[in-house]
Amino acid sequence: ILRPTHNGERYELTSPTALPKAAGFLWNQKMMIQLTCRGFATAQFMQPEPAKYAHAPNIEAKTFMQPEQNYYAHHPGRFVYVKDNETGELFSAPYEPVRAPVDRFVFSVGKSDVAWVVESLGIRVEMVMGLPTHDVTELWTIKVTNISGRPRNISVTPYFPIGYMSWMNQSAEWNPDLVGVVASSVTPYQKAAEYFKNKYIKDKTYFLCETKPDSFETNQMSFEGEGGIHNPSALQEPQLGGGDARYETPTAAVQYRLALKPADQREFRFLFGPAYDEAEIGAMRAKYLSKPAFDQVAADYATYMERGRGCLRIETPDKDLDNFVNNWLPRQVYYHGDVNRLTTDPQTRNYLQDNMGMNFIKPEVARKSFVTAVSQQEANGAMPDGILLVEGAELKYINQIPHTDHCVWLPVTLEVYLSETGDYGLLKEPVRAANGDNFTVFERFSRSMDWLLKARDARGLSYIAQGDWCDPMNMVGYKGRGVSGWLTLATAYACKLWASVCEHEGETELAKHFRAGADECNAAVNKHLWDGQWFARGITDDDVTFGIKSDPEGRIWLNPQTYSILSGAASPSQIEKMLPQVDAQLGTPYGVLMFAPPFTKMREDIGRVTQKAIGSAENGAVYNHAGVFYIHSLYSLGGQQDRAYKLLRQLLPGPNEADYRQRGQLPIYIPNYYRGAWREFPRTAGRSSQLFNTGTVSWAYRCFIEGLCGLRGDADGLVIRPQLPSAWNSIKVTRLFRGATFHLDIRRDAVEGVTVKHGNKTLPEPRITNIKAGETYQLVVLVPQ
Ligand code: CEZ
Repeated sequence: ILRPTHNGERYELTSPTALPKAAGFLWNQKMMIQLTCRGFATAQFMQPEPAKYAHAPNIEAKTFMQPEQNYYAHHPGRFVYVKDNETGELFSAPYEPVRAPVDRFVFSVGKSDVAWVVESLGIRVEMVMGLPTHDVTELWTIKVTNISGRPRNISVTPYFPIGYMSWMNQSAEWNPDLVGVVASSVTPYQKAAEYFKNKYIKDKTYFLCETKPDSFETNQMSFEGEGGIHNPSALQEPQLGGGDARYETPTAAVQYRLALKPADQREFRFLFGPAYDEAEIGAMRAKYLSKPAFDQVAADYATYMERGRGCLRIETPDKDLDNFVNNWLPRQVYYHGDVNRLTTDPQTRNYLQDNMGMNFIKPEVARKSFVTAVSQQEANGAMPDGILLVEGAELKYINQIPHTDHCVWLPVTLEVYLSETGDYGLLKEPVRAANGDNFTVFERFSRSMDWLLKARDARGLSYIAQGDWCDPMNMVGYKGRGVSGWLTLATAYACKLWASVCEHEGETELAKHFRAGADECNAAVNKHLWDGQWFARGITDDDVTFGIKSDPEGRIWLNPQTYSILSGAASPSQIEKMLPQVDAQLGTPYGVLMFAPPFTKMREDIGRVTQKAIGSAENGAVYNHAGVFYIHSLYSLGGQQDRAYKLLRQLLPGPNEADYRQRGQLPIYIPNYYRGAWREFPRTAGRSSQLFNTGTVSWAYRCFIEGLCGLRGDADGLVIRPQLPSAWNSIKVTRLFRGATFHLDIRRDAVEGVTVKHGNKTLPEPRITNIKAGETYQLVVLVPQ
């Protein structure tokens, strides 16, 4: 049902029912679209806040992207009805809305387009969608071929529902000059001030045809009639009704009646998108709606994708893994770093970690993001909950909830910037904040570490307020007393990382100060939160320690264990106790759980995380972001390559069919979670959230580069310390680093420690310095057996 093609550049799914939610996604800096194999689509564009041009048929709440997004018969999508005019038989491509079984089905997801081949009733329909790199519009090519070997009389009806645009004003009509459907609306609002904000937003949706159709319909009800979406009444007539929509739900349906000889083929092109007015629609038509323009867009988009190829190529015994790491993981990292999840106010921790990944693709983007972030630092050194990216943006949704961990991510992500670039110069840049204060990047980092150290109670544990990394852990500390064990450890980790930078900068006193702070945090956690075999998660407002062996639910949490390793709080003997507990209590065939057992009812002293569905999202799912922190900590320990690799591989669906079916997702991205509750609800365990926005990916890429391949920069070189799983004897790696290209042939040999040969010279240590940009280095790396 599923296989990579074109050297791994595409994945093909040959069933519309086996993985019904399987989807591909494309984006540019102004829009994003996710298309399922069955033809449903979720698209949004920025103006500058996220907006839609194809809607549900009823009023929809504005929200952020949802996990396990549900689809229903009338969900927005891009479809083509095909009817045999002689027999009256009907099918639709890709699969919805008719849901008629088809003879051949291929859903083909590429990096730069999403395509289908569908055959039924002796007719082949090929659909391809691409995006331009800088404008908001969808470019559709629909090709119809008579493969029946006899003359055919068919009607082909592209159907692009527009949906319920507005309760204030919506309409649609055919525009003969533009050769397309134009739907108009007024985005609903009530405050006078919003009128001025909305005045120039794109409230029209267009569907333009390169080839004039024989008939059209713009009124959803008239199209569907009594036949229903599976068998629309309009398709029973010799042609579409040509109706308009006057405060009625708009749609875009156009019909071509074709007499096809055997092997005859027709190709049609369409544009679908939002616009401000007819003039803009006309300009889009002129710019894009032609074969040469489509070809140009495809080439430009491919070039854009190419710039996101990342810095690593691997050849390992696991071909599916190679495929993912070489083709798809950097693409997802690039998406995060280049468009910041299409929001104008990314959560600070997300913004920083998404940019962490950009260090491996375009470090100059990551550099700028530090400056943007610290320019919004508060006067007391705290970082805000979200980073505003455009003028006039506001903190929304989760960013209105006070979280206490944002400062942590500064040194954590800076570490990657420095090891990729060695650019300590960044630290000297002066940055004036919105509040008028003026400090260098270095000073701002120190101030944020001091803020973290201050935001602790008398025991030395970090206050959690209404959340830390775990957003919905909102009631541990809402009365102002509760503390987070994880955050205390993360504070220690951040302070240690920062202390090393202070040392590098010759700030010995500061380095001592932050190391002492880190030690204090670690000591406090050991004193108050070590539970005998693992670390507790925190202590509530009412002084109840949780995440401990006597807890029937939420007994062991992954993050405190992970960060006790990273911060150095855990001694070797504690680690020896923790790891088997993590394996036994949190291990599943789909990755490691964020905690277990999941909560079955509200705990008012922990918060809404306990109300989420059992085993979904933060309530004990395989929450990949937490999982990948743990993987990173295992690689940082050394000697844990098998544990680390097993979990790293589990981030990805497959490679066997049962696993693909269970997860329900194509192996082209890592989702934010797979369902947990493996013991409680095995039927749903492993199911993908299908949500490709996740902090996981920058860390996953980092784990492959720095952990598995062991290729990590330091101030003036590249350290080489591969950690191959014991089942592997050799791998080949290409790594781009500081402008140079490294080809590494890594294999096991009878050596004591990692031994690196450059030409016929053996390096004195597994580290290469004096790297020259533009050079290619061929290295043989021997690792102990
Ligand atoms: O949001 C993510 C956040 O974007 O959840 C992570 C957190 O670290 C990320 O910064 C863990 O909590 O209930 C909620 O509010 C959830 O927390 C979600 O908003 C969650 C989304 O599912 C991810 O898109």
